[in-house]
Order: sequence, then structure tokens, then C-alpha cells
Amino acid sequence: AVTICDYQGMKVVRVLHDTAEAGITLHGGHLVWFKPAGEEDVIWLSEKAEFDPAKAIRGGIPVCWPWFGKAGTPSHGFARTSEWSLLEHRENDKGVIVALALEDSEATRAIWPHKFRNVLTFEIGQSLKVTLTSTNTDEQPWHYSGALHTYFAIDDIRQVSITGMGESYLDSTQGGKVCTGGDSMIFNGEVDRVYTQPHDTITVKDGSPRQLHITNEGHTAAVIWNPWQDLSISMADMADNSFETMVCVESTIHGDSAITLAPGESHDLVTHIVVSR
Ligand code: TA6
Repeated sequence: AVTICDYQGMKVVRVLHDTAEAGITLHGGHLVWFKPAGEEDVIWLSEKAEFDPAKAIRGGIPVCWPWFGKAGTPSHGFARTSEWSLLEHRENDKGVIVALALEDSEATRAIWPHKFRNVLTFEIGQSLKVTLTSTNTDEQPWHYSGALHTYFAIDDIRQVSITGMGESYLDSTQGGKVCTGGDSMIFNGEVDRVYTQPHDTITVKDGSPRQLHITNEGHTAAVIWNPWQDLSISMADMADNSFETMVCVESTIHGDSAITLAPGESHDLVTHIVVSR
């Protein structure tokens, strides 16, 4: 069943199905929880998240668009703080499909002077697939970057190892320095990296029997982020030690390789999350 209810003062599309449970706020088109049947929560939501229409929610899957990070103002674009509308929902044996839409308005054109239509499709079942379809409805070409900035819930960041993100990365903690690492990473401090040649599937292991497999499409990079302790302490919407139970693995279109759309053209940015044991 799909219902629209109130959650922390916001409208949330609540999905209850034999295969999974999920919640998506219309604010930001932001998935805030996803739990396949018989599994633990896959998505991390900050216990100190603020549900303020002017702010982005800490945790879940923020939709960063039409730019990534500080390429513009506000940081990570305006999609994650805009009100999306519910376009459709349908269900079958495998799960539920929910689609939301966001189009340009006076408010968005004041920040970014282009006409667009975004459709965000959530395929919710034993796995979760999120597709952001961006269409140029303007008379001129425009370009964009962005991310599906997924926060994953993990047991313990000190036990996490990630594979499949590739070897080349830009290290945002060192001003975007070009670096090369192995194709397996662990965490013992702040990590903020743009992996520029990711493999098709990235796998996260956290010391528990559960593994997360993240297959992205339409992306040009994979960002991996954990703020570690000092940054968590400095952020009002994160508990001081909450960095221990989250890691972001993001399907990203990075600024240096932004997508250009001619009038009428569309592009899909996808992340598909599969849990295995
Ligand atoms: O994706 C990594 C990142 O861009 C980091 O640099 C970090 O700032 C994070 O996203 C969160 O950004 P936010 O604007 O949500 O505080």
C-alpha cells in the first residue's frame, strides 16, 4: 500500500509491501528509509536530522542537482530543498514503484535560469532502484552535474571495506588532489573522494554477514564520504559519534564531466542497491 502521511511535520510517501518498507518525503524527493522484508535498515538517517523546509535532510538519499557540492550556491543544488509532487504509484508482486516530479518554477529559475523537468522513480522491493530522469524543456542547451548521495547504514565504520570504486580519485580533503589507491579501501579518518573510474558495481562490507552491492548507471564518478569525528561534531544535524554507523556511496555526475542536454533531451542517473548475505 502507498499512503501519504505526516512525518516530522513533512509529507511522506509511505510504502508498505510484502517485499519492503520505505518512506520518501516530498521535500527534496528524499528517500528517508528503506527496509527490505527480513532485513535491517539499509539507509542511514541521522538521529539529529532537521526536518526544515529550508534545509536538506541529513541522511537518506539527498538528490543533489543541478550541481554537485560547491560548484554553485546553494551547495549541492536546490532539488534537495524543493517540494516535489507525487506523479504516480503502482504495485505488483515484486514491489512498488513511486514516481515524483520537479519542474522549474520562478523560485528555481531565480537560482538557475533554465527550464527542466525531473522525474525521480523509486522501484522498491527486495532491492531499491532510484532513477533520476532529467529533461531539458528549454529552448537552449544546458548542462548539469549532481548525485544520488546515498547514506548507507552500517554496523561499524572501522570494520568497513569497500571494493569496486576503482583506483583513481580526487581527494576533496586535499583540495581535489589527483590520487591513486588500491581497489579496496578501509576507513581510519575523514574520507571525501571523487572516484573517477568506478567499476559497474561497488560492494560495501561492514564486518557483519550482510553486504551491500551498489550498481550505478549514467554517472561519471562515485563519491565516497565519511566525515569522521571532528566534522561530525561540527555539524548540528549529526550526533558526535554517528559517523561510526554511516557511509555515503554516491552515484555522481561530477562537475568536470557535466552532462549537456540539448532541448528535448533526457539523461538518467541511476543507483541500484542490492543486499546479500
Ligand atoms: O559528497 C560528499 C560531500 O560533498 C562532502 O564534501 C560533504 O560536505 C557532504 O557531501 C555533505 O554535504 P552537505 O551539503 O549535505 O553538508
